[in-house]
Amino acid sequence: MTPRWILPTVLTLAMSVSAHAATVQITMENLAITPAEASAKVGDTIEWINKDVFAHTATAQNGDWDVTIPPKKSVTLVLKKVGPINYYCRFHPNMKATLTVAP
Ligand SMILES: [Cu+2]
Repeated sequence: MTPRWILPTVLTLAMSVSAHAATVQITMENLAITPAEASAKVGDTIEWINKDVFAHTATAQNGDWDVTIPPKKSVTLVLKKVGPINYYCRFHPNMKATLTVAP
């Protein structure tokens, strides 16, 4: 017979993991990234929302990720690494932002 404590323990662990994950929305509009400085945690999802009529990229300077966001679309990425990441748009190098990822 399964001990009674197993199921509640598993449920509590699953809930505590999902409770920590959040989605951080970052907007790209009029050739600007807002907010330019965002912070998140490992496991969080970043959602870049492109409101412009042309494509942008979120390209990490350290090469960790390179995401293309088509016009009027949004793209998500789950953060896996700790650290400050500077990123920019390959098509419009003046579009720059920083993402700080905490453990
Ligand atoms: Cu761009």
